[in-house]
Amino acid sequence: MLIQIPRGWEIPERDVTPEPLAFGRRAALAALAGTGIALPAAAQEIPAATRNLRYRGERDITAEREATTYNNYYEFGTDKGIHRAAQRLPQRPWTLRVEGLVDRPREFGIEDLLRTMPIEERVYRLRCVEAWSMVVPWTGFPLAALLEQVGPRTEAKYLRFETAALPGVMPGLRQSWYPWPYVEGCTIEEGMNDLSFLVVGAYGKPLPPQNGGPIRFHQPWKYGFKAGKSLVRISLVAERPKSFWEAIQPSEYGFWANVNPEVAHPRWSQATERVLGTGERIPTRLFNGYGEFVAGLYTNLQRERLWT
Ligand SMILES: Nc1nc2c(c(=O)[nH]1)N[C@H]1C(S)=C(S)[C@@H](COP(=O)(O)O)O[C@H]1N2
Ligand SMILES: [Mo]
Repeated sequence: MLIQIPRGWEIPERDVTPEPLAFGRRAALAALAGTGIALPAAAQEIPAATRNLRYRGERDITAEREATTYNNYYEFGTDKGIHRAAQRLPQRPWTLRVEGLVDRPREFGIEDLLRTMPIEERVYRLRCVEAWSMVVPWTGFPLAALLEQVGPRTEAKYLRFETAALPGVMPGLRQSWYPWPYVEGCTIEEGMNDLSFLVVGAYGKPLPPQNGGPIRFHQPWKYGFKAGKSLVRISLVAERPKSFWEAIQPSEYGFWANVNPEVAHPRWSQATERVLGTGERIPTRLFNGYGEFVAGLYTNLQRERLWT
């Protein structure tokens, strides 16, 4: 059967809203479940979330428009203006597989995660290795809560994050010299740290595809490239995974990639950053200002290249 579905951005706002309102959003979603029909982002929901005040943005929250229209998502292209192209990424159905050295490997549907995980809002800073930064109210849950569900084994030392690679909707995949799919990684200890956050929303709304919807990762003390978008698989492994950027240019992008103003990128300084939206230049902080929560992870790793 051939079904013609308008893509998210082709549906005028007025056409999206009335139907879910008339029939109830849940009912409308249920009617589509299992049909394989991709829902436009506007028809999805995330639970209302309470803000976790343990982690403070400390700076003004970036305008939503800036954060959702200035993106790095190479699967859709190498420039920052991929937000329209990214609307083609289907957000439902979506499953995240968690597997490897675990007692109970499992596939989680995005709706299961939204229903069962401890959803909260966190205002986090994001510092891109390119020296721009933003502050975003993300909705999500700690990665540790998901790992608890699968029972990591003691042999598991690292996490490998794999993100979606859909050639039909991602023109960037035609650039075959890139080592697709986009892969990132961290240690189990880093992943279990409470700051490690799986993000399903931003600004109180479902996470837009250009920001990594329907689910992406974020570790705010590391450079932004560590935060894989549109995750499809998390593997618990014994060996350190090789990441996308490390495979491309190991001298510039390493495994740890902790933010440090004193360690320059080979081609530019990391001492300051440009604030997205205002253009202001401000000093960059060690661990992006999250040292009190994470510095202890690295005390026995001084021989590692922790800052690239
Ligand atoms: N799959 C995938 N994830 C990705 C990227 C990418 O190109 N593909 N870019 C990374 C980089 S370099 C940054 S800075 C952040 C940007 O997230 P944002 O667009 O929400 O600001 O996403 C990261 N995650
Ligand atoms: Mo980045």
